[in-house]
Formats: sequence, C-alpha cells, structure tokens
Amino acid sequence: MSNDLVSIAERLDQAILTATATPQLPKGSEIEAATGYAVQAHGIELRKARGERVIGVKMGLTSRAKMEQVGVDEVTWGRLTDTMRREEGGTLARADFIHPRAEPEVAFILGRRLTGEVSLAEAALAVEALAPAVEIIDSRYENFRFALGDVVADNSSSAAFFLGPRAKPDTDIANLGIVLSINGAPREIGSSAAILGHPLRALVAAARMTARAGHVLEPGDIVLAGAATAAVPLQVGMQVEARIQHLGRVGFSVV
Ligand code: OOG
Ligand code: MG
Repeated sequence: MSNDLVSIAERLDQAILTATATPQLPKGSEIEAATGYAVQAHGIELRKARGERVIGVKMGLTSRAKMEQVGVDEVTWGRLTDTMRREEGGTLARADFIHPRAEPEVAFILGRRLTGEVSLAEAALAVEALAPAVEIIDSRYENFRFALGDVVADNSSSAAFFLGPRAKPDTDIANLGIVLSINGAPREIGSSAAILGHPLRALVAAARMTARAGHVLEPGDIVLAGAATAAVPLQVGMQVEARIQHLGRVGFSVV
C-alpha cells in the first residue's frame, strides 16, 4: 500500500484515539471503494497491534433511510472489535467520541463459518442466535461528511455497539417493528423489511463482500445487519433504548 494510503489509515486511527475529527480527504483525491477497504484493513492492523480482536462485522447503508441520511447509496461493511463492544444496560461516555449517533440494528450471532456466495437458506442455517443491538457510529470526518471510499476507509463509521439478549434463530425477522427511544419517547420507527427487503440479505451480503477482502465470518462472530432507520445524535443525559419486535430490547445511558 502506498505511503499516502498508510497515512490516511494513521490519520483516521489518531482521530479515534483522540476523539477529534479529521478533515475530509481533499476534493479530487477521493478514494475508490476498493482502496477504502485496503485502508480499513490497515487501520484494523493498527488496532490489533494494540491488542484488539476482531469479533465480527457491521453492514452499512443497507436501508434507504440510512443512504439518504448520509448521501451514499452503496452497501458497505466494517469490522467490529472487542473493545467496541459495550455492556448492555451500561453507559457510553460522550467524551470518548467525536459526534456519536445511535441506530437500532438486528444482530446475527453465527454458529458456523459463512463465506463467499451463499444462499439465503445457507445464511439462515449459519445463524445460532439473533439479538437486538444498537450501533454507535461516529464518522471520524468533520461534520459527518464523506463519500463512499472515505467512509469505507473509516471502518464504515463504526465506533461501538451494544448487544441485547439472544433470541431464537428461527424467529421470523422479515418484517419486525423497530423503535429507537430517547428518554422513553420514540424517536425513530422502522421495520426490518427496510433492510435490503429482508435482514438476512445483509448476512448474505456480509459473507460475499467480506470474502472479497479475504475476510471469513467465523462461528461466534457478530454481524450487524445495518440500521433500518436514521441514526440519532447523542448527548449527555440521554437514555437510549432500541426495541425490536420478537427480539427484545437493549439500552444504555450517555454520560
Ligand atoms: C455509515 C455507516 C452506516 C448503517 O447501519 O447503515 C451504518 C454512516 O452512516 O456513517 O452503519
Ligand atoms: Mg449501522
């Protein structure tokens, strides 16, 4: 990888470590998605060198609501590491982030390896459990603005996540009501059907897209399907809860 790309990965990594936004990549030098994935992989190597472990992946921009909120209309993915996982029912320290937003997600926990071109049926068989989740996205770019390659390089904005209690893998998730509440009042409402028509398609896409980068989904991995609603900017004092019909709830407070 060129020195320029290594330095983008390092700049994004520093933005994470210091919770300080970094400027957009200069106009005219936007990077392609494929290049973005190489930068993302390098950024993850920097984190692994600090002892972090990859425990799954997040899919991004799998719904219209999300694509419209950020102005990028292609599905992306990023890696989840163990230090990004937060205690369900616990707290999120606002100061650890730049401009964090919360979004409700369906999570898959895999019971077997899943990689490459797989059918919906194969993907369903690989699911050991489902869970409601909240992803914290925190673009490392100023004003949360980016093009496709930039957001891919930035690990698809992923910053942290909360996973709720496990639900049975055979729950029908085609069209589940999803509510994101702030301080007890519903703020965003959606349906799991908004996620590529069926959230299982996000898992199929995860197997295919990660394989292209030489990444394999392993048993025990967590896969976030992507949000069905827009994300909500977080402020200190907020009590955040995601409720997904038949899957349950997961919440935390912002301190
Ligand atoms: C990009 C990440 C999108 C989702 O669930 O669609 C994402 C962003 O919105 O900054 O995580
Ligand atoms: Mg997300």
